[in-house]
Amino acid sequence: ISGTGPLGSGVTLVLWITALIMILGSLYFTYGSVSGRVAKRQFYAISAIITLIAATVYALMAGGYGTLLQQPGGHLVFFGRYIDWTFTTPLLLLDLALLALARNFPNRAGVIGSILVADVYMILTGFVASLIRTEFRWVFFAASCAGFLAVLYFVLTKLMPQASLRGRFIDGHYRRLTTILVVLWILYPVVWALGKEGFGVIPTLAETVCYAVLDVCAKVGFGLVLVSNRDALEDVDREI
Ligand code: RET
Repeated sequence: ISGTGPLGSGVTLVLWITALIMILGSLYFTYGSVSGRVAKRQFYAISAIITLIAATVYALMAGGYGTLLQQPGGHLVFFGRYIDWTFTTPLLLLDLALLALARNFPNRAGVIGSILVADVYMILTGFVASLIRTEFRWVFFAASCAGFLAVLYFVLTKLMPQASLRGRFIDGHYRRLTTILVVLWILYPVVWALGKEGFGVIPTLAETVCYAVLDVCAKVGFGLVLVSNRDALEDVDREI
C-alpha cells in the first residue's frame, strides 16, 4: 500500500497518542492474562488482543498508510478503522456472550455466531458506505444501521435474560457493561454521519479526536470495567 502520506500534524499527533494508549492498555491486559486470577484470564486476554489490534491500526494510520483518497473531489477514507473494527467489535461482543451464556447453554455457538455475523455485516456495509461518494452511500449506511439493530436485539433480548439466570453478580455486571457498550456504540454512526464520509459538518481533526476518545473508552475503558468485578468473573468460572 502506498497510503496518502503524512496527514495534518494535529491528526497525526492524535493518532500516535491513541496508538500509545492502546499499547499501554495491551501491556496491562497481557500482564493480567498471565498473572491474574484464573477466572479473569480469558477476559484479560481478549482485552489484550483488542487493544493490540487497535495499537497496530492506529500506528498504521499515524504513519499515513491507513488512509486512501477517494477521487474525484475526494475525501480521506480511514480504511484502517474498518480493519480494526472488523476484528475488535466481534471480540467485544464475545466478552458479553461469555459473561451471559453458561457453557451448557443449548445452541451457545449458534447464538454467538449470529451476533458476530450481524456485527461484521454492520462494519463491512459501513466500509462500503465510506467508499461511495454519491448519495447512494446512505443506502449502505442504513444497511449498516440495520446490522447494528440486529446486534442490539441479540444483546438485549437473547443474552440479557441468560445473564439474569446466572445470579445477581453476573446479572449486574452484564447490565453495567451493556449500558456502557450501547451508549458508546451509538455514537459511532453519529460521528460517521457528521464527519467527512457523511454530511461533512465537522473537520477531519474533530472526527479523529471523537473516534480516538470513543475507541479508548470502548476498548480500554470497557476492558477495565470488565475485569474489575471479581465476584461476577468468579461466578462465570463456577458455572452458575
Ligand atoms: C458505522 C457507519 C455506518 C453505520 C453504523 C456504523 C457503526 C459502527 C460501530 C462501530 C463500533 C466500533 C467500536 C470499536 C472499538 O472498539 C460503521 C460507523 C451503524 C457501532 C466499538
